Amino acid sequence: MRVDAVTLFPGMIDSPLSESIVGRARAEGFLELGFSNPRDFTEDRHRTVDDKPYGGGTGMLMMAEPVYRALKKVKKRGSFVILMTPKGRRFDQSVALELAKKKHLVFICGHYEGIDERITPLADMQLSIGDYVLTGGEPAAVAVIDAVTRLIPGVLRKGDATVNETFTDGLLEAPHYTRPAVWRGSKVPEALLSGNHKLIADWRISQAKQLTGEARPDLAAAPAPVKVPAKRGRSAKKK
Ligand code: 6GU
Repeated sequence: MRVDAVTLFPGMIDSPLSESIVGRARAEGFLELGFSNPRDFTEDRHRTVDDKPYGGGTGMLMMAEPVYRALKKVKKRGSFVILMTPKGRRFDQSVALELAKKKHLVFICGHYEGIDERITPLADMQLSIGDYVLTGGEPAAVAVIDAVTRLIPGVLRKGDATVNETFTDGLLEAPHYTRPAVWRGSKVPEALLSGNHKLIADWRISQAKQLTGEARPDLAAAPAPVKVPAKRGRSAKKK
């Protein structure tokens, strides 16, 4: 998959997405990540990208033209353009699964108080990652790109489960434990040590239901669980 970000601060996206699984996905060519900086498309001596809002108000706005040109540079036929804004649709796993099917995503990241409203119609979707205000769309784009990248076939290896994980079946996952069986007096639940697969599966389901009901009653009440990604290769688990 190809992803481009229109941003004044490419380092805010490039750096966190150079580590761990996404870093490896880039190195192996599963994800091609590029940047287009509106500042590179200005023509004045100061390379101005922002201006005061009409009608008054605090803060500065990103001007439409440099953003438009930066977008035009990377947008092709078939690109899916996403405007990152706290006013957007709330990002969740079902949106991640939807975006993982696209060939090319372009993220427009606002900074300061946002972008001139006339940029909005250029986007196919507006996305927010939650009800709080960030300094810009960049950290939000990082979260979205991370969640989408791990769904690209081949990115996760055997042992990096995508099937029975939190949110894909509409439930939070049961708690996990690793060695030692007793750690500072705290024991691993008996069922997990039993070696009885049926008992373990039943324990996990009951824990997941209980945990979801307590921590996320909204999820517990939700009707339609999202679909799991297509299974593939040796990492696919029979169910
Ligand atoms: Cl996409 N942008 C900003 N600035 N703040 C946010 C957000 C996006 N999503 C949640 N908060």
